Amino acid sequence: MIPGGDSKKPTGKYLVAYNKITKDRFLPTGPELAQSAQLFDISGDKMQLILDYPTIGEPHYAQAVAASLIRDKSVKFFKIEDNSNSYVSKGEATTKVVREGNKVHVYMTAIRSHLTPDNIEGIKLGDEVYFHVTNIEQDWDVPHGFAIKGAATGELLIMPGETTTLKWVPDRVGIIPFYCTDFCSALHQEMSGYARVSPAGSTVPISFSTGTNQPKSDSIPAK
Ligand SMILES: [Cu+2]
Repeated sequence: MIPGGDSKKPTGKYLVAYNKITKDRFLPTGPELAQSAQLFDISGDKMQLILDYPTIGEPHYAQAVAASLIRDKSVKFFKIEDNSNSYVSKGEATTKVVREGNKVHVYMTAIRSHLTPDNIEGIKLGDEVYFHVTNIEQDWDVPHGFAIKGAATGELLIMPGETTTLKWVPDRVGIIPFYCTDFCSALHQEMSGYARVSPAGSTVPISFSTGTNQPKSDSIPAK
């Protein structure tokens, strides 16, 4: 592989070779050895091996281009103020849980190291629950994940500044944990919470809170 090899203007300075057979290059570790890659400088009359390293699996082809073609155009994170998702929460103060018939919309935020809200009451068997999770981080390389036990969808991966939705149809009454699935800091495992699922026909009102196992008093409607 030569950088730009599939373009009209290949960059003829380097060559990468992917090698299936690597005997004599690595310490013997078993009947199979790691596949190897090699980087050559081909700018002179005689090519020179400048790096020789194990690589993953059995690669058959690759592409490379000069970093200068990409560097200035890459997105490091999405600006939260530009997020136009109709289910965005641009800050923790705007998070909420809203019932619409048998649909429950959870407007949630994720930032190191908690989910807001992290305690939800009033979901009932027969509901469809939509977790609209906004990663409100504004920093490079801090995705968060989201999963809830029993969801048919494995998980979400949410980039900084983005909103993504996970649908969950609870199939049992109980306290169901949800959690961040992307290791995001030393306190990653703090990024978790619980949703209570009440029986169908229950009159438990929707309420939610963060950092406590008590619902906010103002989120409980007056009797
Ligand atoms: Cu996280």
